Amino acid sequence: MSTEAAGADVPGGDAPTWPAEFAERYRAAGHWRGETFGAMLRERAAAHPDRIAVVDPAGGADGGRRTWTYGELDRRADRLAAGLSARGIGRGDRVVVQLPNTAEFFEVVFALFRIGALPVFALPAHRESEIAYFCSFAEAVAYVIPAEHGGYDYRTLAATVCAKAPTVRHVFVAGGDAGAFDSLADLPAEPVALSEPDPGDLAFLQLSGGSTGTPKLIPRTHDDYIYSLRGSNELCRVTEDSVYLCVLPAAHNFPLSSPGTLGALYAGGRVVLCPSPAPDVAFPLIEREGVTLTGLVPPLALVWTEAAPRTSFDLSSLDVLLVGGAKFSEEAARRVRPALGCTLQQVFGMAEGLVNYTRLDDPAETIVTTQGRPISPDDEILVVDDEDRPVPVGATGHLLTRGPYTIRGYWRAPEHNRRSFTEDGFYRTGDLVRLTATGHLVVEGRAKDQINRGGEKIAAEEVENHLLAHPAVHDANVVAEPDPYLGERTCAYVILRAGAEPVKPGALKAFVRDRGLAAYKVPDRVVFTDAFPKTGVGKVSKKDLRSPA
Ligand code: OOB
Repeated sequence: MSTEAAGADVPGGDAPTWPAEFAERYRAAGHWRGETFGAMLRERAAAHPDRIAVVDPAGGADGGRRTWTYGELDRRADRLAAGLSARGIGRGDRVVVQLPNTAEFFEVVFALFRIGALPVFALPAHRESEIAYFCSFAEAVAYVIPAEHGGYDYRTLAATVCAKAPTVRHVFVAGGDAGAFDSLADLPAEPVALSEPDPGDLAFLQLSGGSTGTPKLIPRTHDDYIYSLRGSNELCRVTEDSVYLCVLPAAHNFPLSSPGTLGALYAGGRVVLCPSPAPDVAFPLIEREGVTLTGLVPPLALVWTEAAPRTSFDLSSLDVLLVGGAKFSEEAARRVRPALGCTLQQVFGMAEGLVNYTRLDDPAETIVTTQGRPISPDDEILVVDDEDRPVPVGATGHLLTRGPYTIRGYWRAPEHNRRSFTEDGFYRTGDLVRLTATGHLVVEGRAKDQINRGGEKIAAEEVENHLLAHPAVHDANVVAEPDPYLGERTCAYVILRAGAEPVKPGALKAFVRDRGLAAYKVPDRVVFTDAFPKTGVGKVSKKDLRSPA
C-alpha cells in the first residue's frame, strides 16, 4: 500500500500516514490507546482538579507568581475553545502560535486541541521571513502572539505578516496592549459542546530543523505524540510528584515532549515556566518550586555546570538533567553530576519522531559516552551506507528510522518526501551514527546540509538564498565551523559580483537580518572568497569549505 495514498483519509491530513497494517500493530501493542490531548486534560482535571498544573513565575497581574490548577487550565481551555469557535476557527484549521514561556501557551494549545484546530509551533525568535512563510504555506487562519517579549514588539511583526499572508483573518495578542488586534483575554466565552477530534487525527504541526530553502511542517497525531509522552515519562521516571522546569522555548519538541511540559501534565505533575535560561533566574526557581527535572541544550548545560558550584541556591531537588538537541561532549557530560548533583540523561531526538534516551540506571560510562537508545521496542533503526546497505554493527552510517511515533512524511511536501523517506517508510534522519554492542547510539556527525548552532538548527540553503538576494553577491555557501561554546556556528563564504560596489561582512549580516530572518540564522562570520572548492564532479565541496586547510 502506498503511504502517499494513505494520507488522504486523515482529517486535516495532507500528509502520508502509517499504512493500516502498521497502525493495527501499534494499536495491538498498546502504543496507540485512542487518547487525545483534550480528553487527557479533561481526565486529569476530573481526577485532581485542585492540583497545580502550571506555574508562571511572572505571569500574575502584578508581574508576580501565577498558578493554574488542572481544574482551572481545563476551564480556561474550554472557554477559549468556545471563543475561538465563535470566531469561526474549527477542526483542521491551522493557527500559528508564537508564544514565549508563559501560562497562556498551554491555555491556547489545549483550546486548539479541543476544537481540533492545529497549532503550528513557531519559536519566539522567528521573524517576518519565517512567520510569513508558515502562515502562507499552512494557510493559517489565525496567528497568536505576545504583545512584546524580549524587547521585541510582535504586533509590528503581525502587521507585516498579515499584509503578506491573506489567509490570516485573526491576530490574537496574549497579555499587554493588543493594539490594532484582538486581545486573547477578550475571547473566552461560555463553554459549548464541541466534537472531540479522533485520536488518529493530526494534533499539531511542528517545525523541522530542515536542510532546504523552506522549513518543512511535521504532522503529529494525538495517538503518536501521546505514546511518545508515555514512553518518555516511563524512562525519565516522571510521576505526579514531578516538577518540570521549562527552560527552552516551550514550543520546541524537546521541552514539549521529552518528557517536557506535556509529559509532566500527562503524568499529573507540575510545569514551571522559566522566563530565561540564565542561572540567576533558573536556580532560584529550582529552589523555590522544588524542580525535579529539566531539559537543556549543551551550551546551557555548560553554563549551568559552571555556575552551580558557586550558587547559594539549593538545587538538591533536581533529580534529572536531560541534555540534547546537539551533541554533548563526553568531557562536559562528566561534569554534570559533580556540579549539579543530579543524574544526566542524554536525549537524541527529532521533531519528526524518534527519541533516544540514556536510561537512568545505565552505567555511568554509557550515560556520558552515548546518546541513548530508542523509547520503543517498535522503533526500527537502520544504520546504512550511501547506497542504503546496512553497515557492520559498530561502523558509522546514516541513521534511518521507522516506528509508532515517527512521521511517514512531511505536510504537503510530496516531492521532498520522496527524498526524505525510503520506499518502505523509513525516515532519513540525515544523522551519522554508530550502534554500540548494548544497542546505544552514538551521534558521529551529520550528512544533511544543516548547521546545529547549540541545538538551534539552521538550513544552509535558507540562509544562502537570503545572501543571494543581495545585489553584490554572486554566490554564497554557508557551512558550520567549530565553536567552543555553541559546538558549531555559521560561516558564510561569499563570492562578490565582478565590478559590484564593495560590501563589508557587517553589511551583509545586517542585510540578512533586515530581510526578517531569525537572529540565530544570521551568519556569525562572513568570508569573501574568489572561488569555492569543488568535488570531482564539479559541485561545491562543503566538506572542503568546512576545513579550509
Ligand atoms: C531536537 O529536535 P530537532 O527537530 O530540533 O532536531 C533534530 C536533530 C537531529 O536529527 C540531530 O541532528 C540533532 O538534532 N540532535 C542531536 C542530539 N539531539 C538532537 N545531535 C547530537 N546529539 C544529540 N543528543 O533537537 C530534539 C527533539 C526531541 C528531544 C531532543 C532533541
